[in-house]
Amino acid sequence: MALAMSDTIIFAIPKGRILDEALPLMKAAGIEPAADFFDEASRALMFATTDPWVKIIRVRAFDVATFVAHGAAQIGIVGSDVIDEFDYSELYAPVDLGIGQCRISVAMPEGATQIPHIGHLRIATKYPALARRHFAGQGIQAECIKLNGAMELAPLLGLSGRIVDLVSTGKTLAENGLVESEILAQVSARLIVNRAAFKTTDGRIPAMVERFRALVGRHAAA
Ligand code: PRT
Ligand code: MG
Repeated sequence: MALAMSDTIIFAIPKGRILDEALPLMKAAGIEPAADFFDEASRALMFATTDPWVKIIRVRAFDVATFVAHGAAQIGIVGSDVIDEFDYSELYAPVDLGIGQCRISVAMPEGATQIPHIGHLRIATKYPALARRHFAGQGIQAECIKLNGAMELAPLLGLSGRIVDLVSTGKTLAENGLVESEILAQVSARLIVNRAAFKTTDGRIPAMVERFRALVGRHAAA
């Protein structure tokens, strides 16, 4: 039977580091990408899977959330850092997959003075909304400069006094003369679902969510 595009479930996954940990979970849930997904010469962006109902798109981490929030993809995998930054009301994050673990932290040059109690602060970050919210909670107005990578350079070159970035081993900070001063949140990858699609796919998405939930055996707050 030929499937209409409207019956297809689009599953969005990030290109980078979460992918290696996500693929075995997806395989265990019965969703394995077709061979061309692994072909580095291929320029395709959408891939068939072992589930005839499911196609995979591979996009940047922030774009996973955008596709799913707007219903262009129905389901996806993305870090809780991205979910928290966007705060999209259409995103439902029912399963903590326990992969891609790290934390989101404030870092500053070694030996820098502590943040003034009330004041103004310049922060370089990929997460301006999260950073602003965090400092506002301390009565500090943070001026956030959006960078897309290599945040660690900003304090070294005088672009900002602090950064807000992801930390896992701490090696990147240490190698750039920075120290972690506060942890904003622990981060892990979540299964995300478009709320409307959850209800309108003949139970196929809830069933898929249950497969992932059974695999990891735990829940995340929605
Ligand atoms: O578009 P872009 O390249 O920015 O993202 P992407 O689509 O390639 O994203 P991808 O797939 O790489 O996934 C990024 C996601 O991985 C984040 O949103 C997190 O949820 C998760 N993750 C987990 C991490 C890290 N750990 C991590 N350590 N993402 C990035 N890092 C970077 C961090 O930014 C810093 O530069 O690693 C460096 C720090 O690592 P340590 O070990 O030196 O502390
Ligand atoms: Mg990347």
